[in-house]
Amino acid sequence: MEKPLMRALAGEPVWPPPLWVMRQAGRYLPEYRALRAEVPDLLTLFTTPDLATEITLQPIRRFGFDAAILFSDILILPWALGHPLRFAEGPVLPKLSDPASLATLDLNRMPERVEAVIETVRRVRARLDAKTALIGFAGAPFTVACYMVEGGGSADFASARLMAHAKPALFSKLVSLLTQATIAFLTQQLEAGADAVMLFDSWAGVLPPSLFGAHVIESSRRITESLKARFPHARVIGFPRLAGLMFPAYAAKTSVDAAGMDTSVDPAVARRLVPEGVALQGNLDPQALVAGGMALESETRAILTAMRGHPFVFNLGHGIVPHTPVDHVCALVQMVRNA
Ligand code: 1CP
Repeated sequence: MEKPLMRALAGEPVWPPPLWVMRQAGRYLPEYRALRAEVPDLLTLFTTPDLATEITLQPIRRFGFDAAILFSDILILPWALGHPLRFAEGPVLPKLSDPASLATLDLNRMPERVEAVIETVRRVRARLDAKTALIGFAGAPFTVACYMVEGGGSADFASARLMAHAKPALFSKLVSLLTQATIAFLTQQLEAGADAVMLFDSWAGVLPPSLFGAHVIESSRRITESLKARFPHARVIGFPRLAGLMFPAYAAKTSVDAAGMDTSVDPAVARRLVPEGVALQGNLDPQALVAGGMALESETRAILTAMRGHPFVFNLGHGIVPHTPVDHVCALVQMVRNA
């Protein structure tokens, strides 16, 4: 029988809906914290198949989610292209600001530099049961470009937006190179056994509508269509975080199988605005999961009620936060399973 996640991504209104949680491997789990205490360097965790496999499987063992998501990071791709990376509180990279630094990115070296990540995909695949899907992922080109131009995280990615307006040819070249690299990287993940891939466009919503089409929709469409040409059964989930009024256009024009709703999206409205057959994923507020109790219960029920009858994957509206009580995650799993 096909995996519940894959059935929902194929447009079937599976009920109760399949369930997983963004950032499900992470600091809210004591077993993750124990491993991190032994190996504090995140880049080592991402590039050591033994460790990355173990971390990917931790939340599956504990909660029996319908999907495992590869333990890696969206910044592994620029790192594999030769852009230096280290992790402090968040990611730290050199700021990309001119054509010379763009010219140092090397697509040819990338496949070999991600080999450890691809080996993790193979190992996780071999250890999952028949009903649990494996999700591979990459950052979407615009969001990865944001971190590269900014040199790390930011509240508004002003430098990246400035480059998109002031040096449009340079910014477009960067997004285009990342699009090509993402196609190659996700192709490797699908060949190694990922069932589906997700494109995290976490900062899509900082762009004005005039640039959203080119940098978010068009690059994601190119990735999705190339992957589907090569792997007709592969499924793609897109997450255009904070896209606001651009959300329906994203769902209609990128060819994604599912569109991820962030916390700001009203699921009942989204359901009416996406094309028939496009699944939705989301979107419990991660803070409702921290709160637990009545708040968790009523928020979860409202989402379930709004989505019943539509192809749907239950998830959060953004990543689970480190101080989330594990018990609250158990309560959520139980509520969704009994929907
Ligand atoms: O132990 C820790 O402190 C590590 C924190 C952490 C983790 C668990 C980082 C640093 N990356 C990851 C893994 C990760 N990152 C996964 C693994 C799979 C999973 O369990 O979900 C995934 C899918 C990501 C994706 C990712 N990394 C995104 C997109 C999703 C999102 O949250 O919007 C982004 C923006 C990043 C960059 C990044 N990596 C790490 C941090 C703290 C950040 C955010 C930096 C910032 O913007 O300030």
